[in-house]
Parts: sequence; structure tokens; C-alpha cells
Amino acid sequence: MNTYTNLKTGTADGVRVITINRPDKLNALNRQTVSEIGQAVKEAAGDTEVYGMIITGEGPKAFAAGADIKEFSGLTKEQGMELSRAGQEVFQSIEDCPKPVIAAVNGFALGGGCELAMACHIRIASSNAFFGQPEVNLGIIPGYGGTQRLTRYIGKGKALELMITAERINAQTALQLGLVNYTVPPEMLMPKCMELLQLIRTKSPFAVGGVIRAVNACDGTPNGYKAEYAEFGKCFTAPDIHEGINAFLEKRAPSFR
Ligand code: DAK
Repeated sequence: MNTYTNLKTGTADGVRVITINRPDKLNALNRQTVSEIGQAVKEAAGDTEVYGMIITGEGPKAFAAGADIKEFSGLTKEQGMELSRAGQEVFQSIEDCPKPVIAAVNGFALGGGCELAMACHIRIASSNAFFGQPEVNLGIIPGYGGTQRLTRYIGKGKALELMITAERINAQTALQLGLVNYTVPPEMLMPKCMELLQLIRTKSPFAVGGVIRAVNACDGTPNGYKAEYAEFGKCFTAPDIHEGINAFLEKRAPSFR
């Protein structure tokens, strides 16, 4: 496993845990951290011993308090564009990852931190988590996909309200709005993530990847349906379908590779 400057990584029961490790800066996402998250996700996606990932933040206070504001000052237009391009590529690679990625949101998830959580497939929040897109306080707009993903998760009216007021919401409100899947006491955060991943582990990895790709193709146009039938067809090319159907007929639990 690679070592990283701003991340801690480890594997437990086939789950790669990627921890943003800048607690004194509330895990703010500077350029190097974003790049390392991209490398760590790619590394875990290619590791046959790993079937799922958890992204979280070090310390009791923050998942990630946003993009590193200090890096924004003095950028040229070209540098700004490059920062944006590289960051969006990393966040998209998380959303497109065929292995499930869960955000364990253990505190502030603001700006780019909220966007990072939203790029993950599932979000679980500890009860002390806060979410928000405060970019308008800085004279900028979200740049890691927040305007798109927040709108998809909670709808246009509420997404607009949060982004143009810069108001924070707590974990309970995030749950009510559908931004997070569960909220749990802080000590239950990692166990809940592991429990969900252990359940997913019993399913066909090929089909799990197919669901992720088809759901990601949902854009309100017929494209999503086309992606679904293409992914459905692909299932017939993989060994998992034979194991799944045989297990059903033999009245036993399937055992996927
Ligand atoms: N960037 C850099 N440092 C940060 C930071 C951040 N986002 N958030 C916190 N820190 C640092 C603080 O500066 C402080 O460092 P020292 O002064 O000790 O060196 C340390 O973390 C502890 O923070 P505080 O002392 O402020 O802690 P408090 O408990 O008092 O307050 C807080 C916690 C989360 C309420 C506060 O730190 C805060 O308001 N932080 C900023 C939150 C924020 O505005 N986040 C959004 C950032 S803008 C784009 C891509 C992405 C984005 C935009 C464009 N493109 C690709 C185009 C995204 C933008 C953003 O995320």
C-alpha cells in the first residue's frame, strides 16, 4: 500500500479506510490532499483484496472544512482552471468507482468537504456533523460538483437555499432532506459503515458495479435507461450470474468471488 503525506490509509476486513489527516486545519482539502485522495481511491479500486472504501476525516471535529482557502489567493485564471480540472477529475473518479465508497462524516463537511461526501455513493453522518456550502461568503461558487450533486440529492429549491444563504445544516436535517443515508452517534460511525459494507460484500461485485454505473447515468433523459439495459446485458458475460442463479436453485447463499 502506498504511503501519503496528507492521508492515512489502512485495510480492515477488505475495506480500505482513507482518512484525511490534516486535523489542525480541519482536514481542509489542499491541492495535494485532493490529488492523494484520487491516488488512494485508484489504488483501492485496483486492489483485488479490497471490495469497498470508507472516506473520513481525522480528529473529532471535521470530515473536511472545505477546499483550502489559503490556496485560492493569488491564483491566475489558468491556475484556477487547472485546480478545478484536477479536482473535478478526482471527485468524478470517486462517483464512478465500481466499488462502493461510503463517506463517514465525522464533523464539519463544508464547501469542498460537503462536495467530497456527495461524490461518495453513501453518506453516514455522526450526530455532530454539519453540512453546508458557504462558498458565497468568499465570493465564489462550489467548484467540485456541489451545484449539481446537491441539487440531485435534495432538490432544486432547498439546494439553492443552502447555497445562496451559506447556512449550515446539522446531521438530523441532512437526514430529513435525504442528503445522508443515516445519522448515528459518533462512536457508531465506523461500525455502521462497516456493517453496510459487510452486507454489500455478500452481493455480486459485478452487479454492484453495474448498479453504480446505471444509477450514475440517471440524468432525467432516456440515457439512463439505455445505460441500464447495457449494464443488464453485461451481467450475462460475468460468472456472478451463474453463481447467483445456481445458489437460488440449490437453496444456499451465493458465494461471489
Ligand atoms: N481552508 C483552510 N484552512 C481552514 C479551513 C479551510 N477551508 N477551515 C478551517 N481551516 C483552518 C483554520 O484556518 C485554522 O487554522 P489556524 O488558524 O489554526 O492555522 C484551523 O483550521 C482551525 O479552524 P478554526 O480556528 O476556524 O476552527 P473553529 O472551530 O473556530 O471554526 C469552522 C470551525 C469550520 C466554522 C471554521 O474553521 C470555518 O468557517 N472554516 C471555513 C469553512 C468554509 O468556508 N469552507 C468552505 C471553503 S470554500 C473549486 C473547488 C472547490 C471549491 C471551490 C471551487 N473549483 C475547483 C473551482 C470549494 C470551495 C470551498 O470549499
